[in-house]
This record gives sequence, structure tokens and C-alpha cells, in this order.
Amino acid sequence: MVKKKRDKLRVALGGIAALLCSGVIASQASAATLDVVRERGHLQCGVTTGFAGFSAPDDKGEWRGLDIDLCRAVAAATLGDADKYKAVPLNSQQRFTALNSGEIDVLARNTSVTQQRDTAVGAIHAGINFYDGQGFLVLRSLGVQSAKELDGATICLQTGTSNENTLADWARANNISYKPVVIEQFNEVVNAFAAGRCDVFSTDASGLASIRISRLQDPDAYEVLPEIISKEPLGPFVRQGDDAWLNIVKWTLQAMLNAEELGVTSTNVDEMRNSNDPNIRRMLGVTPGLGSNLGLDDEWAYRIIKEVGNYGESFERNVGMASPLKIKRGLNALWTDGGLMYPLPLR
Ligand SMILES: N[C@@H](CCC(=O)N[C@@H](CS)C(=O)NCC(=O)O)C(=O)O
Repeated sequence: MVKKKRDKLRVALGGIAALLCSGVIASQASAATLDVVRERGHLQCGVTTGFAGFSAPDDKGEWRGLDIDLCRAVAAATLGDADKYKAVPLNSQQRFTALNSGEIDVLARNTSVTQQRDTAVGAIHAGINFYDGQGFLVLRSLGVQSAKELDGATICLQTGTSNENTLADWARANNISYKPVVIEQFNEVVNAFAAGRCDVFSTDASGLASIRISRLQDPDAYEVLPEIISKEPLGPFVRQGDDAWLNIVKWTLQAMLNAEELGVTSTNVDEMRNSNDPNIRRMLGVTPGLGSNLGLDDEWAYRIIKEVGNYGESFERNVGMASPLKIKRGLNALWTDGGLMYPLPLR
């Protein structure tokens, strides 16, 4: 009896050792991400803890936003169904650890691309889905017209954001002194600002628009100052070392941008399959080839557009003039409309 148990234990331990040696449980993060996602049956998508317009649960608990649309688009491309994703809420500090550990497959969360992040933290960006810049939110009653008047102000920031260093650089360059109040949890930093513990909230302008509309009781009592002190190109990140997965996320975003440029929407995509335009035919898989380049089937982009929509549709629905945030396309317009969105050729 005892021997039998001991044998069983030996077999089990042997199995674990074999798994460790083969690396199967040593690091899920080192396996091919597409295989891991297919095996699991859903995409683990790292998002914010709740940032209206970009990634936040609605009244019914359904996650919505521009970044959520990217999660959905990757799920549609890889798993054939935009709903096959799980939003993994992460605060600013947690995001890269979650990516490196394999807890998430993609980070789709208002994350600024910087040289440091693209090299030294094990992450790499897969494109830009929102061009932004850092700004300041203040109470109107403070009577401040310009950021240059902020000398001596108390400024709320969130831990783990690029905003901390950017503000420090700007203040040094402009000879402005300020007192930072740096808090790790998003809710707490917003509450501190709303309670008047700081004069100013500083983060990406999109974030300020979101906080103002969705987190403050009287949005009209606040204003965003005119100065934008940095470039904050926001985009999805993946782990370094899996080029095939990087390509999938990169070209998912590019498919949404190309669809807008080519006039293909979630409502006309079926009839667009009959288009004579070779670019549209390739994108929708009528002319095959692009899917297999990514290790996917040829309807990958068709499903993204059908289930999620093109970039312009996603922008308008979540953060644009049809949304509570009312953000203008500005830098995020297509290059043909004076913006920076320049879809890479799908050929
Ligand atoms: N783009 C900046 C800031 C992004 C960021 O994390 N902003 C905060 C706003 S204060 C946020 O999204 N917090 C939401 C959360 O932690 O759930 C970065 O990449 O560091």
C-alpha cells in the first residue's frame, strides 16, 4: 500500500520535473502566443481598471472603449469571435509585469510608446491607436489660464505613468516648482483630486477628458488648460521575442485603419466583398494570401471589420463627437484628412 503511494508520488514528481525541463510550465510567456491563445480559447487582454471611452465596463458590466475594440479585433482575427477575450484590469504600475509574466497576451491600455518601454522592460509596441499629449485639469474657480501659472501648485499623478517624469522634465525646463501627490490606484488619485487634495491633475489629455466627464460630479466646474507638454503616442504592446504575435497585433490595428481608408465599414463589408478594388479584395480575403502570412485564415480582417468596425467607427463610437468624451479626430484623423494615421499597405 505504502509502496504503491510512494510509486505514485515518484511518477507525479517525475512528471513535474519533465514538464519543468521541457519548459512547459516554466514559462507560458515563452511559448508561441498564438498557440497559447488558441489552446486557452480566449485572449487575455490587459486594460485599465476603468477609463471611460478607452476601457471601462458599461451599466451592464460589458467592457467598452477604443482599447477594448482592439482586444475584440485581435480575438476576432485569431479566434474567429470578437467576444472571445477577457479584459484583465491593470493599474498603471502593474501593466508590464502582467505582460512579462504571461498573464496577458496583449496590453491594450493607453500606454505611451517610449524608447525605455520598447527596449528595457521586455515589451514592444505594435502600433499607435491614439496620438495624445500630456495636459492639466484644474478647477475653473482657481482662475488659472495657463500651465505657466502653476508655480507652487500641488499636482495629482498616478504611480507608474510616464506622466511623472514628463511633468518633472517640463517643470525643470520651465523653472516651475510643484508638489507631486503620487497615488497608485486610479480611483484614489481621482478621489484625491475631486476632494481638493491637489490643485491639478496631470495625465494624457484623453485621460483628462475621460476623468472630467465620467468621474467628477460637476464636469463644467473643471477645465483642461491649453498647454500640451509632451507627445504621448498610445498603443498596444506585446512581449518581446514573439515576432509572429507582434505581427498579428500590429496588422489587426492596420486592418482597422486600412478599412477606414478604403471606406469599408461594419455595415457595408459584405457587399464590399464584390468590390473590384484589389486592395479591398485582398483585405477581405476574396483574393487569398494575407491571412496565411500571419498564420491565420484569409477572413481575419473581414471578421475584424464585420464584428468590431473600422478605426473611424471605433473612434466615433467610443471617444469621438458621438460619445460623451467628444474628442475631435485631430492628430488621429487619417493622413488624407490632415491627421497622423497612415495605414501601412495591406499587400
Ligand atoms: N500614457 C501614460 C499614462 C497612462 C495611464 O496609466 N494613465 C492613468 C491615468 S491617471 C490610467 O490610465 N489609469 C487607469 C488605471 O490605473 O486603471 C503612460 O503610458 O504611462
